[in-house]
Amino acid sequence: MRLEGLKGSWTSERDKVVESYLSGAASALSNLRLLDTMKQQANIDSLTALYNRRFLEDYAKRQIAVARRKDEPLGFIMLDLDHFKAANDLFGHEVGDRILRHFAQTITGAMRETNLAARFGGEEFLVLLPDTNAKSCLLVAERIRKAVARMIVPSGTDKPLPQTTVSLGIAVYPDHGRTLEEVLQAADKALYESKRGGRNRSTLYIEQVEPAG
Ligand code: GH3
Ligand code: MG
Ligand code: MG
Repeated sequence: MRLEGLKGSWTSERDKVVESYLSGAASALSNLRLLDTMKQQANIDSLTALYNRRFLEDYAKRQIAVARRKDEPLGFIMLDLDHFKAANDLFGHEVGDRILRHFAQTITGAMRETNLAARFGGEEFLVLLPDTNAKSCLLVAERIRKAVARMIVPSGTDKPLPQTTVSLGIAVYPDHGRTLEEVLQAADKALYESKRGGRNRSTLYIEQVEPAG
């Protein structure tokens, strides 16, 4: 900051006033910056740097409102690593964490910029795809699945890690649910079908006909 004035008009008292104003402003600015960082941290998962569940739920609800207003579909892909407990048990938690970080990068590398990926919890993730129909969601899901099946995670030893794979479930607003809870439930059911079918696959939710009885 530069102050200009008539020669001789500047006094040491004025110096002090300016100084005290500036230090007040600096402290307010640094408080704002801290608040900004904390707000961001509250939305970000520290291990993977993806958005966390809290942010995703808030964002997804808003996106549903947008999709409803614009009469557009909103896609949900739920992802869960296959046999991740075994990887943790065999190679340790640190290697498990490394797999999760690589996995997060692989997801973001395989999706569009308008899509949003979040760590839903543990080894479960979610990708939100605005204005994307079921068929396109399935294409993205398969692209992610194949990228994960090629992903190389350093083991830290001479022995390579066994290949990580992922199972995926897809559901689309409004066809498979009209609220966030309903769509997530549908995506979860589809994911379960992927697991049941042998893992390392993508399944689109299909409405089950309740057996008569
Ligand atoms: P499935 O193929 O049926 O999904 O089997 P799974 O072993 O992946 O599923 P399960 O739910 O039994 O195990 C999930 C494991 O994920 C258990 C837990 O130790 C591990 N896990 C969850 N969060 C973390 C984490 O932050 N770091 C590490 N290293 N492991 C985690
Ligand atoms: Mg799981
Ligand atoms: Mg799992």
